[in-house]
Amino acid sequence: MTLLTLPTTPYNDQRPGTSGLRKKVTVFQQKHYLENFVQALFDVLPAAQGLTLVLGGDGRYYNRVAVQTILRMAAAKGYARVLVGQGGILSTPAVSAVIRAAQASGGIVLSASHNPGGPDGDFGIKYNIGNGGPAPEKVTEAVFARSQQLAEIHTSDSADIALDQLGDYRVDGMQVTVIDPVAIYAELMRSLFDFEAIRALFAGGFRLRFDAMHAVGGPYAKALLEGELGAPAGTVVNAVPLEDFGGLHPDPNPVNAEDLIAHLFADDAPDMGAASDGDADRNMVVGRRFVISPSDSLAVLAAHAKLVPGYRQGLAGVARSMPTSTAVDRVAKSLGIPCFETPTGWKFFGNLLDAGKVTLCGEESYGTGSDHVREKDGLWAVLFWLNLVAASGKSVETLVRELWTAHGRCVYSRHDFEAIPTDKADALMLRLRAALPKLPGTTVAGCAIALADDFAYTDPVDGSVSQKQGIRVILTDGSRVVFRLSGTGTEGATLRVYLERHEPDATRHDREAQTALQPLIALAEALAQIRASTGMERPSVTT
Ligand code: VG1
Ligand code: CO
Repeated sequence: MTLLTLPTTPYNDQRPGTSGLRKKVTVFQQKHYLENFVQALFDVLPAAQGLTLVLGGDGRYYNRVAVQTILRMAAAKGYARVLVGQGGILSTPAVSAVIRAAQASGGIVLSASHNPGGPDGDFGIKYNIGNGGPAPEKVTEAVFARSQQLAEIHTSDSADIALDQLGDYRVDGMQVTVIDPVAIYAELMRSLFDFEAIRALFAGGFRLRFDAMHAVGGPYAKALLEGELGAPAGTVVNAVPLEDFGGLHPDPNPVNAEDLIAHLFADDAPDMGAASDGDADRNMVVGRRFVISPSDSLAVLAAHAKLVPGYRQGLAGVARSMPTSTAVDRVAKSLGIPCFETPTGWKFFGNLLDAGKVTLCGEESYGTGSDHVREKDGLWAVLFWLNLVAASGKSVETLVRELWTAHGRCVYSRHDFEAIPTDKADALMLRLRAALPKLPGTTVAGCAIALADDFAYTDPVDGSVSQKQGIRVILTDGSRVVFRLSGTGTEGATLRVYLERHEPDATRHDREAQTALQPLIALAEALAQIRASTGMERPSVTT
């Protein structure tokens, strides 16, 4: 076994987006494409002598090849040890938990998260730092800069290891330990939630349907919900991770998890439904015949956190991404705790969590988490809801309705226009940006505009500034329309239009969201001329 230095040439498209580098599998299969990115990362990181790295992914197509490749490169980089999940499997929150528990210097997550998988699908790679969270922008930008100058790859000719067998291996001078992907994560969950109370809930006949969407959440949900908490066999469905997620789109929203929604609206519907995404960091929670907006879910968890053992002492503060609804702001105000507004993407929560400024955080895109790790965490959110239902004796729907009664309802929707030609999407955003200064004080499509800007964020901990994080148009009554381009797609551009309107009147809380948001939908069209500039008559996905 010898270390090898191979010549390479740069790829110009290796800039990480909202959450790592995501491309079609066929792009990753190009000669040295993965190796180049990993080498750029290793070149930017300090010397690895004596350090531990965590490695795992969501099991999608190319995961196993990538794991073996990265192990050889990690040996060449000089890591003392790599902890890798059995079969190359680790959910994103589990990577975060293992980094923290093992005091590793960082970890590599192999996932394109909610994007489809398989040979024609997407693959992705992301680096997490020693706090367990996604690398901040200054690191990802440095990796991209390095990728543009790359001339050499350092690897070894060492053979593949037996990834499916727990135990210790050597790759050149480096130790590799294949670990149980669930154990450390499960231990953390036990420390946070009242497992006795949840066990009693299931023993009393409470019915849950957890759809793991053929993705990496399956083994975790099965072990905890069915294995430890006594939920009947069959509670977790689609529980075996498949390389192509069964040809489906592992994105837990009412559109892509329509089968779960159908079960929750059937005559014999269970009490609660839940789903997680490709890498198990997202969650959707559904009540019996009752869909919940992720922004409301975050607000409910914040409002009742003290019912959960791990949060009994209360919350230091909360944070949400800018496009996420203001429901949690209202709860924070009533609790007398601060609420932070960050750009989209979990990496912006890391500093706030590390500094102890926030305990819970979340995004409108079905992501919720806390200071227990530095990623959003799908199964954690489901356990949190189960613990709340058990401790309060209230149904999922009642908990949400009580939120609306106390704070009004933040009626919310996101419209996605997918696979727009990139030049058209860029032109649309440029036009919007140019119009911003003239908008405040005017009335457009019957809406009185109070503020219009391109969201910029100054991190309150390290002072770093992130510009152009989404165009927001805020009306005099606090309603909002936000426009941003996705940073996770792999085909053309995706325009996301986020719509929020606060409804204090309880007699109007049951109005259908799209109807209630009609004035804002008309405003968005008037401002951005989406139909004319994209040729799309309607959004491809509405959540
Ligand atoms: C999307 C979501 C964002 C989330 C990101 C990663 O990003 O909007 O809230 O943090 O995906 O989630 P974008 O740039 O496409 O809007 V995951 O579960 O795909 O890692
Ligand atoms: Co995800």
